[in-house]
Amino acid sequence: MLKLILATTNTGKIIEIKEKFNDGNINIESLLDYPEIPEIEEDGNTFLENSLIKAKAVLCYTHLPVLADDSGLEIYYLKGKPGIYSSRWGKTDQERIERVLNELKEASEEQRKARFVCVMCFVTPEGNIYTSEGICSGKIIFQPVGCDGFGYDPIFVPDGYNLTFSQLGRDIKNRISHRAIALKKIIPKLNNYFYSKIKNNNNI
Ligand code: ITT
Repeated sequence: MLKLILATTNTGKIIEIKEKFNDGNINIESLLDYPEIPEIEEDGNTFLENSLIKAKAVLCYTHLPVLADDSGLEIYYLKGKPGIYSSRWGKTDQERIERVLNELKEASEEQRKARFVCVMCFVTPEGNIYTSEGICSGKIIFQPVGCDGFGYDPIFVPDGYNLTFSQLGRDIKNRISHRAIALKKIIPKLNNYFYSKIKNNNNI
C-alpha cells in the first residue's frame, strides 16, 4: 500500500490532517510511528523554512513521500509573536495560553487581533516539492473557553464567529482553519502524485 508520512508528532495536527485527507488507498503514518527518527531542529526563520526542514529531514530518513506542517499564532499587539515560536512559548498548552493572556493583559478588545498561519510542504523521493499556505484571522479573547482542539484553540475566535475554535469543534475548524485552507490547496498535488503511482503500478 502507498504511504504518506506526516512530519509531525503533534496529535492535534495528525487528527485534523487525517480527517481532511483520508484517501483509502494511502496508509498515512506520522513521526509517532518512527520513534527512531531523532528530533528535528527547526532553526528556520519562517514557517516555510521550518516546514521544508521538517519535510526534507523526514524524507531523508524514510525515503517516502512526506507532508509537513509548520504553523503558529501571530498576534498583532505582540508584533507577530509567538509566530514561529508558538510551540516553544511554554512547556504545555496551558503555559503557552497563560503567557499569551499575560502579555495581552493591557490590550483592549480592539488590540487583540491575531491570525493563525500554516505552511505545508509535500516532498517526494522523486524530488518534487510543493508548498501551500493557509491563514485564518481572528482575535484573542480574555479567558480560555471550550475543550475541543489543541494549542491556542481555547483563546482564538475566528472572524465571523463568536465562539473559540475549541467551542466550534472540529467540523467547523476543519472547514475554516489555516490548516484546512493550506490542505485544500495542497491536496490536489497529493492526489496527482498518488494517482500517478497507482496508475504506473497497475500499468493503466
Ligand atoms: P511538529 O513540529 O511536530 O509538527 P509542533 O506542535 O512543534 O509539532 P509547530 O512547530 O508547527 O508544531 O508549532 C505549532 C504550534 O502552533 C503548536 O504547537 C500550537 O501551539 C500552535 N498551533 C498551530 N496550529 C494550531 C491550531 O490549529 N490550533 C491551536 N494552536 C495551533
